[in-house]
Amino acid sequence: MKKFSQDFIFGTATSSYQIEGAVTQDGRTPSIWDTFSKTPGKVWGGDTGDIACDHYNRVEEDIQILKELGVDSYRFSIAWPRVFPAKGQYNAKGMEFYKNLARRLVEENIQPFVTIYHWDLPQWAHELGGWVNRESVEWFEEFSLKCFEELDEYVAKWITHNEPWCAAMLGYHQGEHAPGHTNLDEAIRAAHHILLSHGRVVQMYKESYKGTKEIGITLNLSPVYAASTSANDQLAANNFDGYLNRWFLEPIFKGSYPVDMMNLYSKYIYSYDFIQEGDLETISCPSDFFGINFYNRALIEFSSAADFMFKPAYSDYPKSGMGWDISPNEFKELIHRLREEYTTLPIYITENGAAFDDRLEENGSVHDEGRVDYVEKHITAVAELNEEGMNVAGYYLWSLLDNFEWAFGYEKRFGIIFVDFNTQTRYWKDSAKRYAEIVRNRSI
Ligand code: IFM
Repeated sequence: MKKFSQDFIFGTATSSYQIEGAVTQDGRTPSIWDTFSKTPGKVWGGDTGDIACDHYNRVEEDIQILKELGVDSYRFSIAWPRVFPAKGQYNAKGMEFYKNLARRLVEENIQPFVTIYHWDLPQWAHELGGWVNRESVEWFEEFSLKCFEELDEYVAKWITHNEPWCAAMLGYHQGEHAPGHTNLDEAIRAAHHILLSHGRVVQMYKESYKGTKEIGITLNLSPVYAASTSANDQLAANNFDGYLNRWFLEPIFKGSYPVDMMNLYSKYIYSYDFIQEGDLETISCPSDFFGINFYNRALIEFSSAADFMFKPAYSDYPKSGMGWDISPNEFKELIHRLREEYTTLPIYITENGAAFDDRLEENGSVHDEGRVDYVEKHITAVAELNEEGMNVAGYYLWSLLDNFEWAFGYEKRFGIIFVDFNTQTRYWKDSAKRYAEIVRNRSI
């Protein structure tokens, strides 16, 4: 049996657009995800976040679930277009929802862990150029300051951005996420402005706002392996590691972009002059922790047909419902690498979990043994990492509820609580019961 210390944080995580619904309530205006999901062909089955888990109207019921789970902390995000429905226009009514949520969590002894940006950029901001426009950094600062002013008294920890890679590369390069563009030049500018806004907000929080809570950023990282020892596959794996991991890790922890990737990208990016003097210093300013969302490893091989010479290779690993390799050992290797090459900051696993093809039985049970096994393996890995002194300070299971899984709509269920989207009834899956037990015993 492996024990967790009393100060280790067990939590669950969600994000605003994926669960809230209520997209026109209390003055909220559309985000890029409202627009994208309503564009035919972009989201599986034409699903949208219009209703989602109706969490906005069922928040008390969901807090009760968190209480029964016994978690120490709950990670949620703020919908920017609720708080700033138009440029420069603050909506106190929209903020009230988060104030109430944060206050209620504190009353229940659950620490609020707040993500400021989890992809629901206001449509108004998109129409002004979105993250490609450097002014987005100022809009984000204004939004963040309001969050600090209204919520900081309740919040335990702040995350500036969730997974900048997804926001920038899936949104502006691969076109699979909102706003659905396929332009590398835009994506790299967007990534830069997102990272810059992170640095600016961390500095503002510490220096002028004089905040005392912990603040950091969350990246989605996958350890990358080459399918063979051939020079081609090794090169492909290095390029994919640069595309997914190093492009974000290096500016944050080393204050520079990886030069091999700058060279590779330069056939699409005619000038890097959007990187202004002082930007990289700001991006690499000290924060208090490092958040990692981990789901799977990546196995990569060479492809002469691909722009950057990489493509996914065949892998015989067991898979989650997303087709992602279940790879708890590689998760440990990732943390080892981060410790060796990048950071000594406390690490929070701000997301980990899996989609599976869950079936609700007539008696209300959901026997999601695949997820139970996945969660047990990864929590065991965290315990082992801590035995080696890797300083993983917390683990947040993704996700509390089945929810709107972006381009996959409601087709993929990541929750430990099953949501019947017709009735909005919540059912405890076996994984929720098992997680409650792990949290209660603080051991696995
Ligand atoms: O649902 C997402 C979440 O919004 C960000 N990280 C990955 C999850 C599963 O795909």
